[in-house]
Amino acid sequence: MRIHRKRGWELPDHAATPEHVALNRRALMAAAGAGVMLSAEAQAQWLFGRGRSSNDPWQRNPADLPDLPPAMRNPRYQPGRALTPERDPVTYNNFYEFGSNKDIWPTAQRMPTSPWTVKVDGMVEQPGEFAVDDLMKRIGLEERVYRLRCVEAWAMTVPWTGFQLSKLLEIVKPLGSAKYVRLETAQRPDSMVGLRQSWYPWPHIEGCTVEEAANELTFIVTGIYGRPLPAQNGGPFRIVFPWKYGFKSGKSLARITLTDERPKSFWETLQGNEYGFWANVNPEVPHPRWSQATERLIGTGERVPTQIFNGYGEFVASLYTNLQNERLWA
Ligand SMILES: Nc1nc2c(c(=O)[nH]1)N[C@H]1C(S)=C(S)[C@@H](COP(=O)(O)O)O[C@H]1N2
Ligand SMILES: [Mo]
Repeated sequence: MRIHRKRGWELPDHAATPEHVALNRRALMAAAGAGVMLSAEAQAQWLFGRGRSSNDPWQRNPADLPDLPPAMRNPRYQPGRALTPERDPVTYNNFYEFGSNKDIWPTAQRMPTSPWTVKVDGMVEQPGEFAVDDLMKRIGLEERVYRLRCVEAWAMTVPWTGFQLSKLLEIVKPLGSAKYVRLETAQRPDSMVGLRQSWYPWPHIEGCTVEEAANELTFIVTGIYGRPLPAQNGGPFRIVFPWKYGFKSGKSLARITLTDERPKSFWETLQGNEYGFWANVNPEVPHPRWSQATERLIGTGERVPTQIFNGYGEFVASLYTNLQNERLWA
């Protein structure tokens, strides 16, 4: 049996101090556009300035400045809230591979995110190993503004760039026998210093049913605020399930496996009574150690009511009508 230690997100968090935005966004976008004419190194230097890079939460390794193909915002998904100020989601993170506090972004940025490949295997007709750059071009990108609700009772509203997971499933063609999707995070011991904490069940595994994976909301993310996804947010390739608690959204994925066995996730292995397989957001089902009735908005600190399915019930409630015996809310 594993010894469970108290750390990080086992307690609802305290208020974060909003930090000022260090870089002018327009200048960055212009620089990204002009990038074709500059060497990667000159680009990085112009973007971040000598000596300032260590205080910049965006990718600063020149090799990590790939272009994102153009992406239009999809108006179908209206968040009903203001966007979180853009510095907060890239400087306040949960990513235990890099450490169990919220300030892991400088450490995470030591991980090169380009080139990067993702293996898709298991019960599919066309398994393969896909380069993220190729996949983005092949499928095309869109932007979606989603709310993210962490089980710790904080929340953000974020413009993600990416594509529906269903589009990748169309390429690999799941077999009829596949019931679940297993999501495995990369293990990069050179930069992921958290992997040395051997009491955690690495690699980080998450999972969902094939029906959940095929739902229109399930989104593969490769960018945030119009820029390539920084490592601390799970760059270059992570998943989001906006109606589930944030811990389901596996970061920096290396492998996606279609299977007929229900995957046992990282947090389920550590503490199954608190962090289960389904983890759908529900304000009326408290976490064993705190209420889930409200959430604190990162950036403003405002406290607002939490909504069932994080407000996405119209898209996903029908997935669960025949699963009433399952522990759907934890
Ligand atoms: N591999 C991996 N994925 C992870 C985590 C993690 O520690 N490791 N933390 C999760 C948690 S608890 C949350 S709330 C979200 C946070 O995503 P963000 O940092 O982009 O806000 O990532 C999730 N994905
Ligand atoms: Mo979380």
